[in-house]
Amino acid sequence: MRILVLGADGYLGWPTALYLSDHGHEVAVLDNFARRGYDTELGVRSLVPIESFADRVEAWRQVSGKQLTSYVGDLTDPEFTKATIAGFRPDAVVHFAEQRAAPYSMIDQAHAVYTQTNNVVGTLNLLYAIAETDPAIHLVKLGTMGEYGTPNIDIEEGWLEITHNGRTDRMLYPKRPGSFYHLSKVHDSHNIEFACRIWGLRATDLNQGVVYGQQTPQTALDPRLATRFDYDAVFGTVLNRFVIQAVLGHPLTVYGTGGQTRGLIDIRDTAECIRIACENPAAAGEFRVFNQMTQSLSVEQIAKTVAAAYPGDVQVEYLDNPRVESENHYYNAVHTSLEKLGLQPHLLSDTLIESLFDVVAQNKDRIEPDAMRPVVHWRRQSNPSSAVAVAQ
Ligand code: NAD
Ligand code: USQ
Repeated sequence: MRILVLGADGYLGWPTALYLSDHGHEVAVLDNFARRGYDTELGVRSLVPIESFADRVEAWRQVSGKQLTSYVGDLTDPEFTKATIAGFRPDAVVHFAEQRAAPYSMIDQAHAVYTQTNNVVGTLNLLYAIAETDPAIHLVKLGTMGEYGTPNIDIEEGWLEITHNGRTDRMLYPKRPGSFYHLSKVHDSHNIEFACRIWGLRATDLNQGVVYGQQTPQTALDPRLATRFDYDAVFGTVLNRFVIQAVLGHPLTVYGTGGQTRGLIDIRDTAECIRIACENPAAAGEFRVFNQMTQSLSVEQIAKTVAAAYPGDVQVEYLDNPRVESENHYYNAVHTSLEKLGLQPHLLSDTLIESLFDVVAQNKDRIEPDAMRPVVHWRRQSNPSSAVAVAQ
């Protein structure tokens, strides 16, 4: 298949592009390097060094003999987006290309507006480009489990059958997200479902849980193929951060009581889920939702798991929660669709955590320690954007 990967310079887009290419697909990669710009703004860098986009693409050609067609540009530019879709003519478009950090979206008004504009307008331009080029192109869109929030009922895969006053309908599952970033994904989901309804587009919305891990079989082939690994309190995600804190000898920063439960997924499974979704497209006019997670753990369970796997002493520090979120709640999310289509999950194991300890130990001198502490508070309308700035 011809597959266009949007956001292919990012943490997940890059290894997924390599995985799809390795599986024999004709892959194109696109990015506007916004993510590298957020690093500059926040005064941090990926824990693992990463090559430039052009050098990565060339390294993959040398290692695998396969060519990735590369596009540099911004999805919020409608002409660029239309020309890319019309030019590459993909069978499937995999859309990772959004601002993805909840704390970044909560820094202040400008960051909330940027996040929602970038994400919602980029996706809307993409929907128009697909509809005008060829509605048969399958959109595989990265959403998030956080769209649902933590309702006191079971979480279904995107849709819910409701009986009200004796009448029954199938409706989009009600959403109660926890940041302006997570809200941008909800807005996207509604726009995509509408485009499927009115233009007959075919789309798969992948409501993904928190991803952990850094290496895939393809990125491990050559150091120049490494993907980024974020540790700071704005972009670093919980399990990855706890692993880094353990190696540095810093306490693991559990926010609140740590009773918050989240869906999780290994980065290798992310790439496999995307392959499965692309190779088993949604029907014309179908808005299909899969919950892309393989297990649920509370933040406290994640901290205990990392501490138990680490050979040295590990402290846990319970911080006042900078976010507004339930810390003691029901959580039961259905995630059977991808497994029915063949996903064989890698569940969190000591081996994976130990391999992450090694990755961190090799690169720990690159860490800016002040950036580990959370500085973005949900209850404030204005926060400093950089921990480094706070420390100075
Ligand atoms: P990332 O920030 O590392 O990668 C996103 C990439 O998209 C970046 O390289 C960025 O430069 C690019 N981009 C952003 N806006 C763009 C635009 N307007 N035009 C072109 N390129 C643009 O993020 P990631 O961790 O790889 O996440 C990828 C996707 O998966 C996101 O949509 C995110 O919401 C979703 N997701 C991530 C996780 C996770 O734990 N990392 C979990 C669930 C869902
Ligand atoms: N947390 C801590 N300590 C930390 C960091 C986080 O206790 O040092 C807690 C948070 O309070 C939260 C949970 O861990 O309850 C998850 O936080 P996170 O930063 O790992 O994840 P989140 O903000 O939800 O965002 C990440 C990705 C985002 C994706 C989402 C999937 O950045 O792109 O959409 O995971 S989900 O959580 O399912 O919505």
